[in-house]
Amino acid sequence: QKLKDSVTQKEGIAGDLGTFIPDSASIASSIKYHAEFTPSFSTEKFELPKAYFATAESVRDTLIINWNATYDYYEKMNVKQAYYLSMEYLQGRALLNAIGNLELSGAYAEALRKLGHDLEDVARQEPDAALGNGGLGRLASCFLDSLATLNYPAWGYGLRYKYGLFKQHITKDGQEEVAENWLEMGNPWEIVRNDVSYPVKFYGEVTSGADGSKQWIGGENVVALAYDVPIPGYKTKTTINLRLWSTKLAPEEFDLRAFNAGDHAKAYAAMKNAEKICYILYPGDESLEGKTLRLKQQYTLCSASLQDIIARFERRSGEPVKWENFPEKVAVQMNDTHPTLCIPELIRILMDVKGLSWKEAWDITRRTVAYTNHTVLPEALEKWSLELMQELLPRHVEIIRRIDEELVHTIISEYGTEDLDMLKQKLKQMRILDNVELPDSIAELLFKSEENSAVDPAEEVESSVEENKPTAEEDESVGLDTENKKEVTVDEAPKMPKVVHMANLCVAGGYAVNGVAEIHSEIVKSEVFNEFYKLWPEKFQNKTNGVTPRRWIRFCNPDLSKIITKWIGTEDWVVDTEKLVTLRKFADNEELQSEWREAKRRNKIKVASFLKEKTGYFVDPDAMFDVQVKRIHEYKRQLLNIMGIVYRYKKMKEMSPEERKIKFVPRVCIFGGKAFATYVQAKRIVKFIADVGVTVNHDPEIGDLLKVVFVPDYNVSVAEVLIPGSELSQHISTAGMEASGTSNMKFAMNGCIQIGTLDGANVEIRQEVGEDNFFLFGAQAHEIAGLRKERTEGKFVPDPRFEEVKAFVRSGAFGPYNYEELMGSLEGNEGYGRADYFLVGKDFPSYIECQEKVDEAYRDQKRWTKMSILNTAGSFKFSSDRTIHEYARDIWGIEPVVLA
Ligand code: HBZ
Repeated sequence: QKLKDSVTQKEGIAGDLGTFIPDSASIASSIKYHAEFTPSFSTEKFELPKAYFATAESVRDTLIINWNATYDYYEKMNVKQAYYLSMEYLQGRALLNAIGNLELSGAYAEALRKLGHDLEDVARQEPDAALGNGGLGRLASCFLDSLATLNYPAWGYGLRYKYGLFKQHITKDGQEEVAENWLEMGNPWEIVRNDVSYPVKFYGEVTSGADGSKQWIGGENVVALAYDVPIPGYKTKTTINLRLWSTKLAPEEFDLRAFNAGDHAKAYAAMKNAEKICYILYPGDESLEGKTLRLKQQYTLCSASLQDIIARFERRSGEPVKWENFPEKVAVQMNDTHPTLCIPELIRILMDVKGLSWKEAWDITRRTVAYTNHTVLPEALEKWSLELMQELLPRHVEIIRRIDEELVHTIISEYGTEDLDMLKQKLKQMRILDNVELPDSIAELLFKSEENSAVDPAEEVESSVEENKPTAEEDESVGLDTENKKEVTVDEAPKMPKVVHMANLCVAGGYAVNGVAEIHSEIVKSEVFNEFYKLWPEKFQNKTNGVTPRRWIRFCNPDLSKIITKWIGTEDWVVDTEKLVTLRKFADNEELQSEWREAKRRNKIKVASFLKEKTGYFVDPDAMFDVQVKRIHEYKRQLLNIMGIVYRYKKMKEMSPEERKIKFVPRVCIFGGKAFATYVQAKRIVKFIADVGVTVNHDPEIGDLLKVVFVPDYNVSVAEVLIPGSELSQHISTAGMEASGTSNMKFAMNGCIQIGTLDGANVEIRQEVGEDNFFLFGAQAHEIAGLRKERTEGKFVPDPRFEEVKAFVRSGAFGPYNYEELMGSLEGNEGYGRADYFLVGKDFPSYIECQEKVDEAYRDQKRWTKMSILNTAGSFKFSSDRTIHEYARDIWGIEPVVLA
């Protein structure tokens, strides 16, 4: 009977998706069916883990049917598709999102209730899919949700890491990292495609045919196998695909002879060598082995995805294949420079495998690939050692050399050879290859009048590398992308490291280059890629980031969503966020205000019990919840926040109990975020915040007036709890350094007011929500260079309040730990790196003064609630639906396709 029920249900879904809505009874029987046929759990008990798996599998049935319908339709229509290539996806949990998008939340909740479970408890069983570090990975996931919701024919490609981002424990020593084995219990959301796999090779050599054709014979061969994750759109049948590659040894490579001869280790080592490519997200790349592995990961993503995309293009176009039409059917978006190898890989396949000429292949590639930049920090722009790349990918290096050469020709023909100094300057800034000799003909041209030239080429090369070479402090501070730090020994003749600038390759090979917020895109044009901008202004665009309103308000904040729907009069705002603007006219309405406050308070109570569970600290839900959650990085300035808290604490201690109650609004200061495992300074900041928490939270004089909580293991699911219950959020990066930020958008949507600098998307958020509803402080981007100069020249006079705070920390107020490295870094003492490079000291006075204004505003709850409502109302622009429409229209040239 169970089987029959289940089949009936499946037929129902398959029969007519447009009209069939499974009821709770058929869902319950489907769940029971899966519970019975789900291995690895006892058949006796229907406990939470089993309930989760059975529920997820029942949802997956529906997703697969919709996925197939979507795929078949695109296949039939042969539409242009966009492909988003990203090394990272921060998907979080899938269950509530999937049933929410399918409009089955009520039915699933009821079905599970009948089976003795609460849907939310079941959903909490799911581990987060954390295949990303932070904003860049989460952006990719928000984009997939919007693409599916808006019915755009598009797919995501990525890697299926066995271990996602590490789990963070907070101990007395600060952050500790623990491996996150998210696949351990199996992943019900993926479908392994044993019929979809591609060879990926490394090392080996390139041979030339008599006709000049090239062939790359790999020295190490692995297979990339596809795992598909269906991505459902909201209230649509469209279900797109996130195809994740996993690597394994090519079957013919298994060393049977060695194995049979008893050398099991040898046979096993080859297997592990292939599999380890997809073991972990961002393997540490301090060592050569680590660097090699990371490059192998990047190449695997590019090669497998392009082989797949090309195979689909060929199949859909039929014989004869018109390669020149490839860009009319395919757009490839590179999420930062990590998938840059797409460019030489596409050229390689087109030339060496499909027989096209260089000109044809280069032309097709330049019309297919586009690049998104997510950072302006020079030390975070990827550079690879040419030597390493040459060894691992010899054919690609030939192609990259040729692209570099073409670029040099373009620059020469644009600027002429009259002014050689100027020309060399341009080449220095734009070439893809650093310290790599040019072909004789060009070199001759360039250095023909050497004696007339003021610059010695050797010196020039040296200075260029010195400029780019991060200082010890920078290396540590970046935490990511710290490859190519070869030291130059003094007594050697200058033999500079040959490097490949991936971003320059992206700009040269891509037809569009975009930044992720207005201010960032301006910096991209005026600073980072200024020379390229002058050469190809038409390539440069802005696409301000966005976040999906489904996950980030509708599903994570059902209470507030109901209120919004009631006052707007429709739930359409979930797909048409411009409707949120309607809330503006009710911002002063007392009834709305009181409903709004009640919803926020319920969410704060949830946060309070979450904090109790995770940290043991009790917090008062009537205090202001002040939150800073994001990766720990010096430029994001968690240090400014905690120094401000220390100041507040010190002032409280100096006052009488009555006085401090009048002066300060009770606050719960919440921090969350992970530090890159090798980023020493960031880990010191984590430890400092946790230590301040220990002292303040146990101080009986302070009580509920101030609490400081570091939430361990911040991830997507934790964000879904914290954001709806936040009242003030901090986005306080040194101006010009945060490309965009995306949590700022999530907070605004959930009626949280921000304190922030004029940086990244803060600028646009402030514009939309109104200046009165945003707490602004700090130096502006255009002032930063001058301020740093002042600082290094010793002209900066620190505010006495800042000096006071440092002295207080040094006095041992927060325990015996030596905070000298942290405090010293704020002063630029010898040995502590760059003199307060992030300008914490400079912005400190305006920050604490701004915090006083926050207290004042909070005391007037009517005013505060109005500001909160106006933040939600003004957040309409920050839906990733808007962003995706812009990418589709301005970059990819794709149209929505609604399934017939
Ligand atoms: O991308 C972030 C930016 O810092 C943030 O401002 C922006 O909103 C967001 C989306 O555009 N960048 C990252 O998250 N970057 C990384 O996670 C990263 C990962 C691997 C790297 C370098 C950077 O090698």
